[in-house]
Amino acid sequence: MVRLEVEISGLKLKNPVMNASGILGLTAYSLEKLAKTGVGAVVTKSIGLNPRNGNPNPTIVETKCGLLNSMGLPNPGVDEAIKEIKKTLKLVKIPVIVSIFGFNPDEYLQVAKKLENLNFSALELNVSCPHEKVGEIGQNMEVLAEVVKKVKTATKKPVFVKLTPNVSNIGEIAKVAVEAGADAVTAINTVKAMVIDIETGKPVLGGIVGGLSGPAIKPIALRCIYEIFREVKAPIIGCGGISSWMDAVEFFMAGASAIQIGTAILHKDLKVFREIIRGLNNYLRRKNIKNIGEIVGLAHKKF
Ligand code: RRO
Repeated sequence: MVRLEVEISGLKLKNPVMNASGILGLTAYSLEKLAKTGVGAVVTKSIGLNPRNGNPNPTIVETKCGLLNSMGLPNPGVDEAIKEIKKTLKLVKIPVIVSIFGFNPDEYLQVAKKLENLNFSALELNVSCPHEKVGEIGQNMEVLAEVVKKVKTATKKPVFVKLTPNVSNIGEIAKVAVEAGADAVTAINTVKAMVIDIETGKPVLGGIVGGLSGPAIKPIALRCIYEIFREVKAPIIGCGGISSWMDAVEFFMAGASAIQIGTAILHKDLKVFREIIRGLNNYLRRKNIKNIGEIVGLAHKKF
């Protein structure tokens, strides 16, 4: 018997696999579909204080080396979202992690306060959307610390902070988040990028710049997790380009205690979750490793 159970800052998961925020996380129906794949937890799309339609089309473009999105934080606003989260909590029997964003520390605080009475399991603070002002919060140590401190005053739930790779020293940023009270960090959000239409000479995305995701960013994500692991003791939730169980193993070895899958859901469908969970089980069995925790941070070990 091998064990895939993990505990992230008090949050017990039957396995360390979840969806990344933004993919299939806006309705109770889609979160229930995700939960049925056997994942350890589900994560909602990021919710802000007010409703937003998002950016003009096109909002997604496939490139030779990955998917580029500039959705622009579309969401119904926290008051509407609360109704959907209540429905979700009736349907989904595994931990639900609610992703939130704001345009300043006070907005994060207000959203967190409005959500606090609901029975979900953790908050994930999105401070890292690469093509919106929100992403600048994760690049500014003072504002980031203020966001985390404020949210921590408003909630008893674990607070995860989703970091951007679009910084020169992600380890230092992770340290700031953890010292401000973050219980875990999620790394990474998408990489700021763009595509230009050579016939019109115009940027393709309605939002002009967007976030690159998919296998192209996996080595970037691994490097970021490796650097964060050296700086902080808090658990890391790894994200960025994972599409197979082998990718997932690399993330654990770099220092992640759990992982999230985003773009691969679009490329491979929901079956990707079962494939990865089964693959991790088989890998541990083949290597005679009893507990997934034993490989977390293995790449840091001096042999
Ligand atoms: O909605 C988006 O455009 C978006 C978000 Br909030 C994010 O965090 N990362 C991303 O690639 N897109």
